[in-house]
Amino acid sequence: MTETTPTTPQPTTTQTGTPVGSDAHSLTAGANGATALHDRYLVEKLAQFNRERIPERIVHAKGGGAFGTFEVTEDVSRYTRAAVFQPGTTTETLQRFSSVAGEQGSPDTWRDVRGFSVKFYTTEGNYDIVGNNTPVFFIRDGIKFPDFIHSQKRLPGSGLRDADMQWDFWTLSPESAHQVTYLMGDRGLPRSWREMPGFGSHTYQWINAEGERFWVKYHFTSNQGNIEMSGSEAELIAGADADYYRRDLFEAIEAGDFPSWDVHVQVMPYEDGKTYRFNPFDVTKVWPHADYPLIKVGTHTLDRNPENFFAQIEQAAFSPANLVPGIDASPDKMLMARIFSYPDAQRYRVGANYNQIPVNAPIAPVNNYSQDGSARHGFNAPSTPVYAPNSLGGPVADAAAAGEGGWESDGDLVRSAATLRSEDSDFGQAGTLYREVYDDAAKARFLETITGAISGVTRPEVRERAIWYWTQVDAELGASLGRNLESGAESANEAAEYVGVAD
Ligand code: HDD
Repeated sequence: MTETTPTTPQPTTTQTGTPVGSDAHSLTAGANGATALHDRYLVEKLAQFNRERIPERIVHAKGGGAFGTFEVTEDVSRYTRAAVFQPGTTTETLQRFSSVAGEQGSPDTWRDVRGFSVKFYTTEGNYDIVGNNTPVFFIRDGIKFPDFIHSQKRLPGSGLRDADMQWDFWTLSPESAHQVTYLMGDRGLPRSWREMPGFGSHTYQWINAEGERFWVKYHFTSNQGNIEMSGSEAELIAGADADYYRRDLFEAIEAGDFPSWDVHVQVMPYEDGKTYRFNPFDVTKVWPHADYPLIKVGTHTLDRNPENFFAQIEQAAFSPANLVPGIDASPDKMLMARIFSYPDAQRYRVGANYNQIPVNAPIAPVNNYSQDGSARHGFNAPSTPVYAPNSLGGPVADAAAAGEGGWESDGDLVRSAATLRSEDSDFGQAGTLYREVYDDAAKARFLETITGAISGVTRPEVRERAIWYWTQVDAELGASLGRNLESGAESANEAAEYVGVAD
């Protein structure tokens, strides 16, 4: 249905376009009598209303977004043949920001990781970067994801958040240390979505026109700066304006103050991936900029608000499986799990034909042999055959056009952690982040935050393990935490109310 804003009101109609008698009075037997079941407009109106909600996202339920444009300002064509990254190209985009653990109505400023998803409507099909405002993640194998999220959400009985299960999971999964060090630091409370960075998080693969392969990581650098808020500020705002970030983004764009991010990549030569000193496909690690400096690609600017939040943001379906020629996956086990998980989530949440909804539909033509299903409205010309292979001139798959990458892979099928390299460690980069990136004031805030959060843990063995965990990150930090917990020093801001989280 197209929306119009008529100057003279149009007659109200049913969903099938026939005029209706009243939006105020049901059909009754006399002014004071029983309601007639055959008041078809009343029945339709109530039935339609009952079906307004679709399942909220299991993670990243609360969010907001806007449309924009991505412009390539540099030349990275030696690394990828993807049309979206060729010099001078501009591409329409949709971006959605989100919090991870909270439900749809949850306050934007609860401490959490923030989602940073961008859909590029490219001439070669939709390309999505579905990342966060932190460059790493809590776990490195997708099989742990449901357990991780359960531990950060609510207890089955009381429906309450629970510090015991959050810290039990984290401390039994030491690969989480780097991401938890981001989450409990200033990055856990950005002042707005506009004033935070974004990352593709995983290592992806780029393939150039000659078929040469590279490993890449994406960085979106905010041109508004990286600005955070304090714990007490965040808590006050959570009470006063649960939609603080959503409002900030909407109002900035309405006022013509368009936020933008410079897009950079780190590029690792394909062969380096085999010998680098730690596993470059481990999503709990960052690549030092000294080894792989940032290379600018272009600028992403958000300049159009949605006209309908449900149709364009709630139904938006992002997926790391939306790849285009010249861009592919990597041997990151988390990424491979996500490539299954997202389209599956969309089929359940939005419906089998979710890619036909305007906000998800590509500008590139769609040609394949899928058909039918709930709410299907796109279809092939009747002369198109319904099977492949065929001798009737139907669409033909073309490996050269697909521009897929790949990597060497061999060995028995096993359930095992990836082979450790000389500098693989769960705690090393977390320690570097704490010691070398956080200044003294940030370190003090960090200690206060983790003290407050762990003060909410009731099981002594989980508290002990939490002290061990932070001692592995930094011995002095662990000792200070131990002393704080011993003396019962809790942060007024963060203690029992602490809401952790995320994916
Ligand atoms: Fe996820 C949503 C980011 C790991 C499964 N995730 C979702 C969104 C973002 C991320 C930004 C919201 C998309 C939107 O705006 O609609 N997720 C990440 C990042 C991860 C990550 C950066 C690790 C680096 N996620 C991850 C794993 C799995 C999932 C390992 C499952 C194996 N995530 C989902 C999901 C969601 C989702 C259940 C919920 C709704 C949706 O996908 O569209 O499929």
